[in-house]
Amino acid sequence: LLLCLAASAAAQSKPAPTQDQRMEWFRHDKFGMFIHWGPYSAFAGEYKGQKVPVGTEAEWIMQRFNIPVADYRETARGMKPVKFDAEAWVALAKATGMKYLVLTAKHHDGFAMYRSTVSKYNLLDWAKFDRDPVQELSAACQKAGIRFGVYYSHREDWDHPDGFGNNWDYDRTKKNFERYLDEKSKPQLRELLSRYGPIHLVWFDRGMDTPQHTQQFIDIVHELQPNCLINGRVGDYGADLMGDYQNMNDNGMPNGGLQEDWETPQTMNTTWGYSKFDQQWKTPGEVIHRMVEIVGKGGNYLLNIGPMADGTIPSPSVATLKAVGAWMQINGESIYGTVASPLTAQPWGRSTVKGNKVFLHVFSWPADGILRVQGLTNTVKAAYPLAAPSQKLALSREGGVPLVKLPAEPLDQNDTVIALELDGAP
Ligand code: JFZ
Repeated sequence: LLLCLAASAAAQSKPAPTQDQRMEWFRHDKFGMFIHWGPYSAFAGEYKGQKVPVGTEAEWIMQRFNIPVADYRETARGMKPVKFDAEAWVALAKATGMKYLVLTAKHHDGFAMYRSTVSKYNLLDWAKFDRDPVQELSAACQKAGIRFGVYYSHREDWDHPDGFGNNWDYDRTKKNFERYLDEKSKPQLRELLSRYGPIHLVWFDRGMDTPQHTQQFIDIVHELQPNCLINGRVGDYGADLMGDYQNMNDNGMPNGGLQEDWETPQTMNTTWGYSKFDQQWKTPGEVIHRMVEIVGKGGNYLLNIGPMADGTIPSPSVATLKAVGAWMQINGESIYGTVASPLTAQPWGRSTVKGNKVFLHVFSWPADGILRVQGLTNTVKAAYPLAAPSQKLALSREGGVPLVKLPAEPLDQNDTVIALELDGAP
């Protein structure tokens, strides 16, 4: 008993982590997997012959086609992810070079992808599927050394009679938002933070109606898991940032570097939730270029997969992620732990920075095989391809602009990364 008391006293006496301490892993890891998975995956973009147009979000099908709650609930009841394999999903994230993973624990449709004691409208109690994806993915992430986070739609709930619908003109005369917050939203956040081990990030979505309500959600996270990060969408859109970092719009990008930490979520095609109609898959090069642009501007990249209802990940997603992973195996050093580059976009590509190194990401090979590095005033001490570090490249300057002579031998010219060692930080 004395030991327990001492441990408890020690834990309570431990100072709360500073925001910089909490942000450390996020600023280093840069690249994560987003997973949108729920009953909308079972609709797969179609309801009674109506098709969700490619380019719009299939996870919004309930709102788009005004599906009656009873109808939607019946489809949810039929969800049986017999092919769900948490270890395989996490292994794919790891092989892609992703360092954190965020699963939709509850999206706007109100359905919980975990055993909720707060609402029976969940995969285990409602669909009678006796496995808990949040528990399995949390455990698989912990085992694989990947940080686990949950997406939670804390304002919108299209199933609860008092949750926000998909518009902002919420009619308070007909609904009781406080009741929804107290009966479902806050208690579900509490159970997610109390029963699934370390949660490294709560990815709230679509904001909250008042700063006071926003703070209540932040307080719950800090009370239960003080090290857990909170994204920017915990608070009202356009209001002062109350989370730990700023969220860009979906697939969005800031023009220049931002002072705050920030993250861009992006789809692998054009929808977060699975749609059998959306085959506009991004290529590995598009993903790599997007990642380099985001990281080179100082942000994080949260790339989404939308598994099918049975737990199968669409094969084009898998192929792209594996190709990106092969690139990260060789070039991950130019992504992890980097900071925003002071160099603007160049005709041949973009750059990232780490300490006294600049990493030149060659998206398009210059015809004359010469990289001109506009805006770099440092002295370049050495240059080499990350794919062949022992291959020292010829250096020169022209009008004050450093030049790097690219090797003639067949380097993989797709997205080669050239490391420059400088006389100091750029
Ligand atoms: C939200 C969700 O509605 C959507 O289903 C998906 O989960 C996505 C990741 O997040 O969609 C948004 C949220 C914010 C903006 C745009 C779409 N925004 O800030 O412009």
